[in-house]
Amino acid sequence: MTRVLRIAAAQMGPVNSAEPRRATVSRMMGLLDQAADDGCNLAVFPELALTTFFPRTYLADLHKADDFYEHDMPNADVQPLFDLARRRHIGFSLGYAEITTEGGAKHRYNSQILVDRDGLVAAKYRKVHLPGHADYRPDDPFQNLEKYYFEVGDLGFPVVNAFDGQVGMCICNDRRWPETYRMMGLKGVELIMLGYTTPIHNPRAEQSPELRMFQSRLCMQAGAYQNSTFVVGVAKAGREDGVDLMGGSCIIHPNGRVIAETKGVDDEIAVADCDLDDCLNGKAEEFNFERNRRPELYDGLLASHGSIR
Ligand code: CDV
Repeated sequence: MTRVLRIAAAQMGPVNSAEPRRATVSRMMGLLDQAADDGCNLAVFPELALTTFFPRTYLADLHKADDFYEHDMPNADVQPLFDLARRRHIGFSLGYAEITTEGGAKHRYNSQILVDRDGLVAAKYRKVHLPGHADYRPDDPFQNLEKYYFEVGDLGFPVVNAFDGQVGMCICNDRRWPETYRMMGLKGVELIMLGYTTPIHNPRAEQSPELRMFQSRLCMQAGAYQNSTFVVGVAKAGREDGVDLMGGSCIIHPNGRVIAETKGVDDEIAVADCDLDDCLNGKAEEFNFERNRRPELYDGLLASHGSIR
């Protein structure tokens, strides 16, 4: 049995706040159709794909932000995307803001799901590494209030058997942390799908757009190589509500090389054939975690939140 998956990194241009959810979903359906026409089995959409990246704006009354979150998934606005997936027999992964009520309390997460070729939710991930701050910073040109709008994800780093392989997800800032990849790597992950929304400028540091793109690629390529897994990183790009977001969506082979990438900062797919068996040699030989890791010397990694001396 071959395990070659044809995957589309379904990059999206900006989703400005004035754009109705249904219009955004219809753009995504266009991308999913293109991917299906290209013979893809799976398409990966960005972080918070259905809305503007609203954590850049401060709303003093958190409840006024409720419209940015999905209360159910799927819901009436998004159902056509699920129906299309089933009709065209193509899976997808989608990032969105999730609101849920548990024990009488509301919980908000930055979430991503995997939908199978029958249009059914096969897995869910909730972002663990939330960047930014929880306090309003009026002097910054834009906010990064993820710690205000979201709780830390409570699902860990699941890896599920889907699409003939071991599949996991993470979201944007998660891609900068080796722990993200390793947690999934230790579970044998062969494909990590991640969406990102990354401004080309850092309001608090002097960093060129080129350096920021280099760092984005660096961590995804290292994560892929060191865990012998495919990584699909997908941007929401372009000028969204006045803030420029980087593109550079790409598909990375377990050898660390980029094998497909987008060219612009608008709606666009990049497609690659990913043979999941290409993960096997690195897992069995080059790294072989079972044989070569030295967990008895890593206890500080779990013990400390700060620096280890
Ligand atoms: N959405 C994100 O998680 N963005 C962060 C930015 C704020 C640095 C990122 O790591 O790309």
